[in-house]
Amino acid sequence: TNPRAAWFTDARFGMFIHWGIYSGAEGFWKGEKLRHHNNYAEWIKFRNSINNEEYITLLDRFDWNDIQPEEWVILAKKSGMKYVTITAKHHDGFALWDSKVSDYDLGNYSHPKRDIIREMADACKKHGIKFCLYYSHWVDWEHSYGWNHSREIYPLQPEEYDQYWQEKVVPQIKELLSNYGDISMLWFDMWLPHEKTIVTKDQLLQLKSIIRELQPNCVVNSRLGLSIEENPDIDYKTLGDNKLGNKKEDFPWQSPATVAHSWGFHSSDAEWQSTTALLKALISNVSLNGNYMLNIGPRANGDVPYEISHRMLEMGKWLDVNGEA
Ligand code: FUL
Repeated sequence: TNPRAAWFTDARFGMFIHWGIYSGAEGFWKGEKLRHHNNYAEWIKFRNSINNEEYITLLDRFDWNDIQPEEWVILAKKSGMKYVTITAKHHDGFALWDSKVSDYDLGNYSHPKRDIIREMADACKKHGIKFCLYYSHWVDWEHSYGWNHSREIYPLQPEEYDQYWQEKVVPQIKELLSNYGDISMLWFDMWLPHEKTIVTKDQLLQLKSIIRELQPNCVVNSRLGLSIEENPDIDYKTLGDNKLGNKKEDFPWQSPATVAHSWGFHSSDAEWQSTTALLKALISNVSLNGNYMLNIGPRANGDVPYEISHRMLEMGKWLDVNGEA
């Protein structure tokens, strides 16, 4: 198998972190619910048609003295997880680092200035956790040409879309791979085969070759938009949201999962799975040689909901007794 992905296959269990401006909205905008039956809190900008300027006012709810990303890493460690993947840029287009490429970033909007990606990189190094980044390449609701997830909703010319790609995606990926030490994995997010989207195979291959050049050991997931079956150079397959595996595969694979429903913090998320159910999901995936990445959606002040942290710590205790090192 692929030596680059060996650590990932061995890791088995990781933490996903969805945290960004949307965490301040908690699933509501001006008293109104998310305008969609899929109650993903991180989609509020798009669902409730919030423009870039208004959206940024949610940052007033962030308390920069409280936010301690190292605590997320410590929680991962205590829970028996071997890697963390944080949303460097989610679909809203807002960068959690000090990006020279875009002003829609924390460098510009945090006081005092914070760079969450730097802080996470340092914390992961300190605690011996692999540091990985989620980057929304396909969809970007900040850039006027990045609203492409459905051609019907926002028809774009291929040249316009390529402008977004070349002036935002490519340079931001270069920044992330050049300034933050080792990035163990880049987790891209496209849930349709690229043929059904405006993204071209050339654009995806361009991105992949930049990654291979700048950080040859960085693992890339199949939601880049290239299937692992047809592109053996993709390192592992990410299944659908909250989809567990059901058979062994010839390649590494992973389930991204939530404890309740939403990825970003949602104040009315209520159907928390039990620790037993979560452990069963982890064990089932691991028994099929798969990987399980379980999400936290911290609040705007950085706090991890107790319903999540409590269950994760219980999983960690179980793994201490029953898990292999
Ligand atoms: C999805 C995204 O659209 C969600 O917001 C979330 O990031 C999930 C892990 O992937 O499909």
